[in-house]
Amino acid sequence: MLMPQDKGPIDQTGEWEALQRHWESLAGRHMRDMFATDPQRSERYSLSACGLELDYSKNLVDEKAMELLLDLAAAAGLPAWRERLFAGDRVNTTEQRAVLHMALRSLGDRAYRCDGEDVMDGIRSVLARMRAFSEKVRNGAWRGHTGEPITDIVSIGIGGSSLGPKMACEALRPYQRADLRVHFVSNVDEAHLASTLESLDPASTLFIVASKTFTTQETLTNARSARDWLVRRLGGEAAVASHFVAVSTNAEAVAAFGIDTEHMFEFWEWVGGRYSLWSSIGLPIALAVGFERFEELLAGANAMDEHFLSAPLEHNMPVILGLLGIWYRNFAGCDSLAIVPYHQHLEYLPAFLQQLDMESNGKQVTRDGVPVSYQTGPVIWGAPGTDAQHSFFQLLHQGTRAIPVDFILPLCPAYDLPGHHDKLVANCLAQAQALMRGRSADEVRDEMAAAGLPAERIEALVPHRTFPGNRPSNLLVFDRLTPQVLGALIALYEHKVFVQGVIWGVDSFDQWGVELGKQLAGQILRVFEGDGASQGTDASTAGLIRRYQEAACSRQA
Ligand code: G6Q
Repeated sequence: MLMPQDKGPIDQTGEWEALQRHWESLAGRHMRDMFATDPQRSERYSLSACGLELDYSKNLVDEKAMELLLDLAAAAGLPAWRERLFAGDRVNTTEQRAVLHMALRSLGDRAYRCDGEDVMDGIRSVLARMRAFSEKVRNGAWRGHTGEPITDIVSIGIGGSSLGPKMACEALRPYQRADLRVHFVSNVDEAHLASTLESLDPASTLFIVASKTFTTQETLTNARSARDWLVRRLGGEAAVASHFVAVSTNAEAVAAFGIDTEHMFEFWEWVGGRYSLWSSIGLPIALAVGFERFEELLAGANAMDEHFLSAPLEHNMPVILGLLGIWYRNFAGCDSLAIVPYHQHLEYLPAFLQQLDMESNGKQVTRDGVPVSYQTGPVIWGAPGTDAQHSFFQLLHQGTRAIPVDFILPLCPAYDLPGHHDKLVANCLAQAQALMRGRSADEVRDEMAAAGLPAERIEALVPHRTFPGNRPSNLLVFDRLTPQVLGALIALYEHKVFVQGVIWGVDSFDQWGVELGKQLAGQILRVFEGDGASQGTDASTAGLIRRYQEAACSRQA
């Protein structure tokens, strides 16, 4: 099929040029005035879907900008690419893979096929095993080697095999039980595993080794050390069977590690790491909050899939969010996007979205290998409010460059502690308002004059206390962070990233950029092990290798 990107680079299209011209024509327009002249602005630029409301009225857009952005999506062939994604075409072109994480949350209402084969039976069978296993652990029927019920679960995995479940378990903390704790170990730094194991009793600890390939250095190193710890403390290899399960696509490597494949939860090549929390990689979530809640999470994501597939582009939340990102990245020259959840339990959401977005769209060539002549994925970063207000918000308000912000806000509190939630909500709304409105020099003068400051002091302070405003933000609100809402929220960002990848013409589902560092780490490790030479290494790295080999800790090791 001839796809629109095959027609030539997107930045050579008339749609792109029209957007460029329109951005220039908006220079000098302030959002304050846009609000003042359009009482309907907030309704005009708001959308609801799957329990989420997106207010995107505090963006530097007018109706023409939105029309032109939608024209660009059409020029990039977004509807056709969306069809191909859901049809199981190999849209991950460089790895020749289909991308079907949506099938994992389809719950039977839509058939998904890979190479003509229905994938739903396999999914249902793994889900049934996850349900049975999680129920057994949660009701105490699954016992450790010495007959103890499980009180602590340690999930060992990294990147896509850790960030999603870790973020979701924390987000759903109010649904967790106090007597079943879930821990995540990812870093090969022994501090991570050692400090996690410190307070655990091996007799009641269950390890999940989560690795799609089951070859990842960090995960296997941590898993081996965890197994040694367990075997030493429980007195023999026989203990491994009741304390280790695996989540992987690689049964052979799981068996070679010493985990019975009866205790392995399968998933498939067509599930990308950063899109895998919906698969058996989500086992820690099912264990932490119960299988029904895990199904609710899947249902929320499924609802967003259906919305993405069927809503007209102009009312389609992932499309609108994606296009606004294109507007700022490619026409306004913004380099980054801040994610600021006003919910403490969404603490790990910025890190999760950082991987989702930056690994997917941090690309410099198109699917055909041609260097792009425009910017692609922005830097994604952030932290929860209100804490973030007391750290990086200064730069957002008065720094030299505009950084768009996604504010994420639950309208109802997760706990019943009076006197907090009003303040949380007030702060979030105030930050978005302040970024948009700013504060003019005259307002600063009036305020200081009213406070009785002398004229000279006022004039000295005016430049420091003036806020330019006109800084864009989205506000994503929902009632409560239920599993459904969380599912919809994650799927919203997944599809947003897809929309942007289609417009940029990149393969959003590969990650070759992580390879080189892995290879070089392997070479350096061989030098440490006396099985390789540092010849050919640059002087800086060679010097640091020597420095490490001479260090007291290295000689002791
Ligand atoms: C995600 C990436 C990457 C991957 C990790 C772990 O999309 O592919 O973050 O998830 O490298 O890989 P394994 O699951 O194979 O251990």
